[in-house]
Amino acid sequence: MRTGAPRLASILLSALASSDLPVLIVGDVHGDLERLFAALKPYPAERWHTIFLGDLVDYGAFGVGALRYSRDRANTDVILGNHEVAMLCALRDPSRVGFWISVGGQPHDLEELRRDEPLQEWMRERPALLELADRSLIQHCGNDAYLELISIAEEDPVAAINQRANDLLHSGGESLLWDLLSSRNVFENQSARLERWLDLTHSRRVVFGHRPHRSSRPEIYHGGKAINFDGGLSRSHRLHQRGSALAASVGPLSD
Ligand SMILES: [Mn+2]
Repeated sequence: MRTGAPRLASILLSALASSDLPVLIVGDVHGDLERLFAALKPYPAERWHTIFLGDLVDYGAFGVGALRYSRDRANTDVILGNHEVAMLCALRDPSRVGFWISVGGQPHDLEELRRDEPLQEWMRERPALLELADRSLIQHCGNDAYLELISIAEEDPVAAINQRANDLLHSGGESLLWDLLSSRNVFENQSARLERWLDLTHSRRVVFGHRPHRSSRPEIYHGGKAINFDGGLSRSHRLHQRGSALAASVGPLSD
Protein backbone atom coordinates (compact mmCIF):
# COMPACT_ATOMS: atom_id res chain seq x y z
CA MET A 1 0.00 0.00 0.00
CA ARG A 2 1.22 3.49 -0.77
CA THR A 3 2.07 5.85 2.05
CA GLY A 4 1.20 9.54 1.91
CA ALA A 5 4.53 10.96 0.80
CA PRO A 6 5.14 8.75 -2.26
CA ARG A 7 1.51 9.27 -3.29
CA LEU A 8 2.00 13.02 -3.14
CA ALA A 9 5.22 12.69 -5.12
CA SER A 10 3.41 10.65 -7.72
CA ILE A 11 0.62 13.21 -8.01
CA LEU A 12 3.22 15.93 -8.50
CA LEU A 13 5.04 13.85 -11.10
CA SER A 14 1.90 13.04 -13.02
CA ALA A 15 1.03 16.70 -13.12
CA LEU A 16 4.41 17.27 -14.74
CA ALA A 17 4.70 14.35 -17.11
CA SER A 18 1.55 12.24 -16.94
CA SER A 19 3.86 9.62 -15.47
CA ASP A 20 1.15 7.43 -13.94
CA LEU A 21 -0.19 6.65 -17.38
CA PRO A 22 1.16 4.01 -19.75
CA VAL A 23 3.26 5.48 -22.56
CA LEU A 24 1.99 5.64 -26.12
CA ILE A 25 4.53 6.43 -28.83
CA VAL A 26 3.63 8.11 -32.11
CA GLY A 27 6.19 8.01 -34.92
CA ASP A 28 6.59 10.48 -37.78
CA VAL A 29 3.15 11.78 -38.85
CA HIS A 30 4.24 13.93 -41.81
CA GLY A 31 0.94 15.70 -42.29
CA ASP A 32 -1.34 12.67 -42.58
CA LEU A 33 -4.01 13.60 -40.01
CA GLU A 34 -6.49 11.03 -41.28
CA ARG A 35 -4.14 8.10 -40.68
CA LEU A 36 -3.02 9.67 -37.38
CA PHE A 37 -6.59 9.81 -36.07
CA ALA A 38 -7.25 6.25 -37.21
CA ALA A 39 -4.08 5.08 -35.45
CA LEU A 40 -4.98 6.93 -32.22
CA LYS A 41 -8.54 5.67 -32.08
CA PRO A 42 -7.79 2.75 -29.70
CA TYR A 43 -5.87 5.09 -27.37
CA PRO A 44 -7.99 7.80 -25.69
CA ALA A 45 -5.87 10.78 -24.61
CA GLU A 46 -6.95 10.61 -20.97
CA ARG A 47 -5.69 7.04 -20.59
CA TRP A 48 -2.26 7.44 -22.17
CA HIS A 49 0.86 9.53 -21.84
CA THR A 50 1.28 10.21 -25.55
CA ILE A 51 4.70 11.06 -26.96
CA PHE A 52 5.14 12.29 -30.54
CA LEU A 53 8.60 11.62 -31.97
CA GLY A 54 8.68 14.75 -34.16
CA ASP A 55 8.32 15.22 -37.93
CA LEU A 56 4.64 16.06 -37.76
CA VAL A 57 5.04 18.37 -40.75
CA ASP A 58 6.01 18.14 -44.45
CA TYR A 59 5.00 15.77 -47.29
CA GLY A 60 1.33 15.61 -46.19
CA ALA A 61 -1.19 18.44 -46.42
CA PHE A 62 -1.96 18.83 -42.72
CA GLY A 63 1.37 19.53 -41.06
CA VAL A 64 0.25 22.53 -39.04
CA GLY A 65 -2.96 20.69 -38.21
CA ALA A 66 -0.88 17.80 -36.85
CA LEU A 67 1.25 20.20 -34.82
CA ARG A 68 -1.81 21.84 -33.28
CA TYR A 69 -3.42 18.49 -32.56
CA SER A 70 -0.31 17.17 -30.78
CA ARG A 71 0.08 20.42 -28.85
CA ASP A 72 -3.53 20.35 -27.64
CA ARG A 73 -3.89 16.64 -26.91
CA ALA A 74 -4.06 15.94 -23.16
CA ASN A 75 -1.14 14.21 -21.38
CA THR A 76 1.12 14.64 -24.39
CA ASP A 77 4.77 15.43 -25.04
CA VAL A 78 6.13 16.37 -28.45
CA ILE A 79 9.80 16.29 -29.35
CA LEU A 80 11.64 18.00 -32.15
CA GLY A 81 12.13 16.42 -35.58
CA ASN A 82 14.41 17.62 -38.35
CA HIS A 83 11.39 18.67 -40.43
CA GLU A 84 10.14 21.07 -37.73
CA VAL A 85 13.63 22.58 -37.74
CA ALA A 86 13.64 22.95 -41.54
CA MET A 87 10.24 24.61 -41.43
CA LEU A 88 11.35 27.08 -38.75
CA CYS A 89 14.41 27.84 -40.85
CA ALA A 90 12.24 28.55 -43.92
CA LEU A 91 9.98 30.70 -41.77
CA ARG A 92 12.85 32.91 -40.65
CA ASP A 93 14.92 32.92 -43.85
CA PRO A 94 13.09 33.19 -47.22
CA SER A 95 16.21 31.96 -49.03
CA ARG A 96 15.66 28.56 -47.37
CA VAL A 97 12.10 28.06 -48.57
CA GLY A 98 13.19 26.33 -51.79
CA PHE A 99 15.30 23.81 -49.92
CA TRP A 100 12.50 23.17 -47.44
CA ILE A 101 10.02 22.54 -50.27
CA SER A 102 12.53 20.07 -51.73
CA VAL A 103 12.27 18.04 -48.51
CA GLY A 104 8.49 17.98 -48.54
CA GLY A 105 7.62 21.48 -47.28
CA GLN A 106 4.04 22.60 -47.94
CA PRO A 107 3.81 26.36 -48.71
CA HIS A 108 0.23 26.64 -47.38
CA ASP A 109 1.44 25.26 -44.03
CA LEU A 110 4.26 27.83 -43.90
CA GLU A 111 1.75 30.64 -44.40
CA GLU A 112 -0.47 29.15 -41.70
CA LEU A 113 2.48 28.96 -39.33
CA ARG A 114 3.48 32.54 -40.17
CA ARG A 115 0.10 33.74 -38.92
CA ASP A 116 0.40 31.82 -35.65
CA GLU A 117 3.25 33.19 -33.54
CA PRO A 118 2.34 31.23 -30.40
CA LEU A 119 2.62 28.03 -32.43
CA GLN A 120 6.04 29.11 -33.73
CA GLU A 121 7.27 29.69 -30.20
CA TRP A 122 5.78 26.39 -29.03
CA MET A 123 7.77 24.63 -31.80
CA ARG A 124 10.99 26.35 -30.72
CA GLU A 125 10.40 25.16 -27.16
CA ARG A 126 10.17 21.47 -28.08
CA PRO A 127 12.94 19.37 -26.50
CA ALA A 128 15.29 17.34 -28.68
CA LEU A 129 15.46 14.57 -26.08
CA LEU A 130 13.04 13.33 -23.45
CA GLU A 131 13.99 11.05 -20.54
CA LEU A 132 11.32 8.88 -18.97
CA ALA A 133 11.30 7.69 -15.37
CA ASP A 134 11.98 4.12 -16.54
CA ARG A 135 15.22 5.34 -18.19
CA SER A 136 13.87 5.23 -21.71
CA LEU A 137 15.33 7.98 -23.87
CA ILE A 138 13.00 9.40 -26.52
CA GLN A 139 14.44 11.19 -29.56
CA HIS A 140 13.73 11.78 -33.23
CA CYS A 141 16.72 10.18 -34.96
CA GLY A 142 18.22 6.79 -34.30
CA ASN A 143 21.72 8.13 -33.91
CA ASP A 144 24.03 9.95 -31.52
CA ALA A 145 24.60 13.06 -33.65
CA TYR A 146 23.03 15.07 -30.80
CA LEU A 147 26.42 14.75 -29.11
CA GLU A 148 27.90 17.26 -31.53
CA LEU A 149 25.85 19.93 -29.78
CA ILE A 150 27.82 19.65 -26.55
CA SER A 151 31.22 18.93 -25.10
CA ILE A 152 31.34 15.30 -24.07
CA ALA A 153 32.17 15.99 -20.44
CA GLU A 154 28.76 17.43 -19.61
CA GLU A 155 27.42 16.14 -16.32
CA ASP A 156 23.85 16.01 -17.61
CA PRO A 157 24.22 15.60 -21.39
CA VAL A 158 20.47 15.35 -22.04
CA ALA A 159 19.74 18.68 -20.37
CA ALA A 160 22.77 20.27 -22.06
CA ILE A 161 21.69 19.03 -25.51
CA ASN A 162 18.15 20.33 -25.01
CA GLN A 163 19.47 23.69 -23.86
CA ARG A 164 21.79 24.01 -26.86
CA ALA A 165 19.06 23.01 -29.32
CA ASN A 166 16.75 25.57 -27.73
CA ASP A 167 19.45 28.25 -28.00
CA LEU A 168 20.02 27.44 -31.69
CA LEU A 169 16.30 27.72 -32.47
CA HIS A 170 16.21 31.14 -30.83
CA SER A 171 19.35 32.51 -32.46
CA GLY A 172 19.05 31.65 -36.15
CA GLY A 173 21.03 28.41 -35.77
CA GLU A 174 18.49 26.10 -37.42
CA SER A 175 20.88 24.97 -40.18
CA LEU A 176 23.28 23.32 -37.77
CA LEU A 177 20.42 21.62 -35.99
CA TRP A 178 18.95 20.45 -39.31
CA ASP A 179 22.29 18.91 -40.30
CA LEU A 180 22.57 16.97 -37.05
CA LEU A 181 18.94 15.88 -36.86
CA SER A 182 19.02 14.74 -40.48
CA SER A 183 21.80 12.23 -39.89
CA ARG A 184 20.77 8.73 -40.81
CA ASN A 185 19.72 6.14 -38.24
CA VAL A 186 22.67 4.02 -37.14
CA PHE A 187 21.64 2.30 -33.93
CA GLU A 188 20.13 -0.74 -35.64
CA ASN A 189 23.48 -1.57 -37.23
CA GLN A 190 26.02 -0.09 -34.82
CA SER A 191 25.59 -1.60 -31.39
CA ALA A 192 28.83 -0.11 -30.03
CA ARG A 193 27.56 3.40 -30.75
CA LEU A 194 24.21 2.52 -29.23
CA GLU A 195 25.88 1.21 -26.05
CA ARG A 196 28.02 4.32 -25.76
CA TRP A 197 25.00 6.58 -26.19
CA LEU A 198 22.97 4.67 -23.60
CA ASP A 199 25.90 4.76 -21.22
CA LEU A 200 26.49 8.46 -21.68
CA THR A 201 22.84 9.38 -21.20
CA HIS A 202 22.29 6.86 -18.37
CA SER A 203 19.49 5.25 -20.35
CA ARG A 204 18.51 1.62 -20.74
CA ARG A 205 16.91 1.95 -24.16
CA VAL A 206 16.35 4.53 -26.87
CA VAL A 207 13.12 5.09 -28.82
CA PHE A 208 13.19 6.96 -32.12
CA GLY A 209 11.60 7.40 -35.56
CA HIS A 210 12.98 9.36 -38.52
CA ARG A 211 13.49 6.61 -41.11
CA PRO A 212 10.63 4.28 -42.03
CA HIS A 213 11.16 0.63 -41.22
CA ARG A 214 9.22 -2.06 -43.11
CA SER A 215 7.72 -4.08 -40.25
CA SER A 216 4.06 -4.21 -39.23
CA ARG A 217 5.07 -3.37 -35.62
CA PRO A 218 7.67 -0.98 -34.25
CA GLU A 219 11.03 -2.47 -35.11
CA ILE A 220 13.07 -3.68 -32.15
CA TYR A 221 16.86 -4.00 -32.22
CA HIS A 222 19.53 -5.33 -29.88
CA GLY A 223 17.19 -7.06 -27.44
CA GLY A 224 14.98 -4.00 -27.02
CA LYS A 225 17.72 -1.43 -26.42
CA ALA A 226 16.68 0.46 -29.57
CA ILE A 227 13.16 0.73 -31.03
CA ASN A 228 12.07 2.46 -34.25
CA PHE A 229 8.45 3.71 -34.30
CA ASP A 230 8.55 5.26 -37.76
CA GLY A 231 6.34 2.85 -39.69
CA GLY A 232 5.88 5.15 -42.68
CA LEU A 233 2.47 6.41 -41.55
CA SER A 234 2.05 9.27 -44.02
CA ARG A 235 0.73 8.37 -47.45
CA SER A 236 2.47 11.47 -48.78
CA HIS A 237 5.94 10.47 -47.61
CA ARG A 238 8.32 9.57 -50.43
CA LEU A 239 9.08 6.29 -48.62
CA HIS A 240 5.47 5.40 -47.80
CA GLN A 241 4.64 1.81 -48.55
CA ARG A 242 1.07 1.04 -49.58
CA GLY A 243 -0.70 -0.83 -46.81
CA SER A 244 1.79 0.05 -44.09
CA ALA A 245 0.24 -0.89 -40.74
CA LEU A 246 -0.92 1.88 -38.39
CA ALA A 247 0.49 -0.16 -35.51
CA ALA A 248 3.94 0.12 -37.05
CA SER A 249 4.01 3.81 -36.07
CA VAL A 250 1.64 4.14 -33.11
CA GLY A 251 1.57 1.86 -30.10
CA PRO A 252 2.32 1.34 -26.43
CA LEU A 253 5.89 1.37 -25.20
CA SER A 254 6.21 -1.95 -23.43
CA ASP A 255 7.91 -2.28 -20.02
MN1 LIG B 1 12.99 12.83 -39.69
